[in-house]
Amino acid sequence: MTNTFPENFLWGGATAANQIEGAWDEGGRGPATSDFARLITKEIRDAEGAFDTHVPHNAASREMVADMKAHPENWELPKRRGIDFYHTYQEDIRLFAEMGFKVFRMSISWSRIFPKGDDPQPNEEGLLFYDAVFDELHKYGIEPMVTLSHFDTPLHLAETYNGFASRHTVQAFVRYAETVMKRYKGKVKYWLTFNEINNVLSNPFTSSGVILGGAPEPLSCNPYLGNWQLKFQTVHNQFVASALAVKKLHEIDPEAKMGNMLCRLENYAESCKPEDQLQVMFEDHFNWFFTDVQANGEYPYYMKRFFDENNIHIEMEPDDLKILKDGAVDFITISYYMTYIMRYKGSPVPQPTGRLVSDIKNPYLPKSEWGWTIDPIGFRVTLNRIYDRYHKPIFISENGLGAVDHFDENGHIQDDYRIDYMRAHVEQLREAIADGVDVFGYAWWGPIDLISSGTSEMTKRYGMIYVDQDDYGRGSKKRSRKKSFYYYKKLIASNGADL
Ligand code: P53
Repeated sequence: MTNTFPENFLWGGATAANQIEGAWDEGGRGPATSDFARLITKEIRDAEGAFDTHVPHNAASREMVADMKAHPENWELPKRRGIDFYHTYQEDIRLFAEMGFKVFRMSISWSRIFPKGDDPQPNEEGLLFYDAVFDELHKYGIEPMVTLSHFDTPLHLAETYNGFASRHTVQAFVRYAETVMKRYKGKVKYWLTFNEINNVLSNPFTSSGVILGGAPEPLSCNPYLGNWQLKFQTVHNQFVASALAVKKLHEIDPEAKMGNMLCRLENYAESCKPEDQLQVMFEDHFNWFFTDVQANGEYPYYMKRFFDENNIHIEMEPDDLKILKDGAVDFITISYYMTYIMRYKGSPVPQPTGRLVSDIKNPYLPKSEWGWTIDPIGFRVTLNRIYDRYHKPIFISENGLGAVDHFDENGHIQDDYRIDYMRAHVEQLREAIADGVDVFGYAWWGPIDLISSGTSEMTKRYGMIYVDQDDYGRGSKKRSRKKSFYYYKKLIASNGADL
């Protein structure tokens, strides 16, 4: 078929401050929740009985955080070191430019700008760092796309206000957003509010700064464990924070655009039993919910019954519904990694599984070494469904494959598995665009190896650029090009024609 990628399609890669920057206590930066996310290796998963290979990074009970502060030597906290991007950004951006990137998705570390999250004055050294990064990107004609909050709430806001469970944090966020949107006006055209906002439910600590009472949640990704009332209140507060940021951006820079970011969970029924379809519908609602509010500016009808029957009462301030209405995002972004299988859970009231990795296996699909299904056709399906629902431009803010890489006898990494994953997904993206879906860019997750969000492993590599560092921070941190580097470069140069 003919190439359907629009001219000026934004090819590139995506990262997050807490997974690359390191320098957690340099440049006046304050601590963030991500600095308290421990390494969870396969050995730990096996020993602690994690139900699958993806576990939440919700280290937090108050006791654990206190112990990490008092005895950091007893904990492995890899997000503190990242891949040292704080010091290597020039070299790393040069490599992105060599691949021909048009866009680089990154996030600002809130606690680099406001060390406690709500300080009276911003930290100029932090602001200067991002000035330098944006200038470096523009030097090569790379457009930054900036996430305001990517799983790294300032620790002070978590400890003192329970993060986004409190409206205080909403105000602090809006001030932070306003500060950076003003400062980088003209340098940043594309913004996102909260990374994978639906992760509030499964990773309340790192994503929203919420420390749930009692023991830390077990190593299970079930977002519906713990206090639903608190979690959905937190979600509401983040919706309001997001909408206020959208409004502010439109005032500050009418040229700039704000997007949402949803971890898209595309669900299939286990069988053709109508009950299984019903479960898929419930699960879909629980995923669409976040984008329905952020894109349409109102709570969807289907949540009312769920809230009522589960005694969830969302506290709202008088203007909240109007704020949501006025603060709809300009474009939609998703991360897409895999699809999930749903089986009826026997209740007419939605009882979501909500797991990030389904425990029911799809016999038709291969899986990554971390148990994530590989489903390129699901990508086309999901893109069509999103466009059908919102009719807004779509940007793929994440897609990628985490794998263990090995050097061959000549010292090269022949990562054909990664190339195959990319080819198959870009092929389906092309189909979706041919279907008529309006997609304006594609960002590969982790174009340079980085610290895993879910497990803080380094072993789980996504990059086309290898970083010589292991799970414990050992290694030279030297960067080198994998085979996929040359593949992506060719793909971008041909605007997606050369697959
Ligand atoms: P890691 C769950 C399911 C799918 C993607 O994940 C997810 C999550 C939450 O952890 O997160 C996104 O590193 C996230 C990135 C993250 C990437 O996916 O656990 O936005 O920060 O690194 C991949 O393999």
